[in-house]
Amino acid sequence: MVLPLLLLSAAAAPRAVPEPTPASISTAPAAAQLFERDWVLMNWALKFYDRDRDILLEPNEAQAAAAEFRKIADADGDGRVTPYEYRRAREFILARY
Ligand SMILES: [Ca+2]
Ligand SMILES: [Ca+2]
Repeated sequence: MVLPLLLLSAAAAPRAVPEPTPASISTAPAAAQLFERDWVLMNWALKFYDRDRDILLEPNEAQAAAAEFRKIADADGDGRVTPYEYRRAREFILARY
């Protein structure tokens, strides 16, 4: 279970494409990129949103996870996730899950 996750993260490590802003994660491709570029979020998303348990985050699973991440991250409830809120949420997830 752990090894494929590590391989996934290693493959996603080189950041060749421009990173989507956290505010743009409502679309499926951006949601997928959010998790592909961050192993903390990927492991969290797979733990709770990999519905078919194939250790892959399909677009619909990524979108559900991104929506939940936005809820966790958007501390002031303005509908946007700032870089600061993103970092706080990542630390929260890393510490708790
Ligand atoms: Ca899946
Ligand atoms: Ca906010």
